[in-house]
Amino acid sequence: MSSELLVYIDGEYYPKSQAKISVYDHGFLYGDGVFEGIREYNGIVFKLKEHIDRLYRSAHAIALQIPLTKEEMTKAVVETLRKNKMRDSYIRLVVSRGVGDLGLDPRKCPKPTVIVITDTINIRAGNAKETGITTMFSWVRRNPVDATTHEIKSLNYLNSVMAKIEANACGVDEAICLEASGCVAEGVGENVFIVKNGEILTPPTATGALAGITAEVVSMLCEKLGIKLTVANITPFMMFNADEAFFTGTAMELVPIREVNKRQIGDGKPGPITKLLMAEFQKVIENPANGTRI
Ligand code: PXG
Repeated sequence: MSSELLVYIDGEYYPKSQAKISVYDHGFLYGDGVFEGIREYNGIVFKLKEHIDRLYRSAHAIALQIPLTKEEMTKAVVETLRKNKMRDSYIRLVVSRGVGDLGLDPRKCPKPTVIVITDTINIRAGNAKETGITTMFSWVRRNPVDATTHEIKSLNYLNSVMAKIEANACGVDEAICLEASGCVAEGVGENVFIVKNGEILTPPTATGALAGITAEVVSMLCEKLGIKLTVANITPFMMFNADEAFFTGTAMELVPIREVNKRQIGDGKPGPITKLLMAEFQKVIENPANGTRI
């Protein structure tokens, strides 16, 4: 048997090196499709139901009919993890419009392509949680809600990729995207939170930001801990002068932000509320009740 990871494509399993799709797939040609990034911790797929629900909401928004029921999709994820004997992984679910012709009309694509990849992800430096990361406001504005909004987790991530290129070019760890009027939207694959005078603020999804599942966990934790959380516009000025700031995301989890455009945030160290939420988040991911056992 091959020692390579197996990838699910349209109901079949292929070794990673053989897991290929057509160059005529509109996911590739036009970014026409949707995806999810999910984590499995110790054999429990964290918030799988929430991720699958969001995948179907994204698909609905682009009028893409996923050819599997949510139950079948859940089974495909669990089966792929079992086949790969994975207990701690990063799962990428992709549904594209499927194979069509060289015109962009989705009606030319009779069958969506469904892919489940179970692998690993490592997007932050090992000590990021202890030291915090550096960020910058990118010149690349978040796409507005009446364009390729990131409320939809679509295969159109060029907006985020361009912002990331800017962060790389400037030698900072991550980029933050502003929306058209100049308020903070989100990171390239993370939601943003700031802390001021013991209260937490996070931008509305009307900035074109994704309703993050990790952000939802933070919101639940704030309620439990009696920390006031308000969804509100955050200006660059507010971010520069925050006491604390942090990112949330499936890939990043909770990570303190220590700097934005060379302005130090707070005292430049992870603050008490960020540290409390990081510790509480760890408990949430370790609780089997918050996921689906494979
Ligand atoms: N905003 C955007 C635009 C995202 O893509 C988040 C926020 C955080 O949402 P969750 O539900 O994960 O808390 C995401 C998701 C990467 C990578 O390589 C990041 C995401 C997805 C896929 C890849 O950094 N983040």
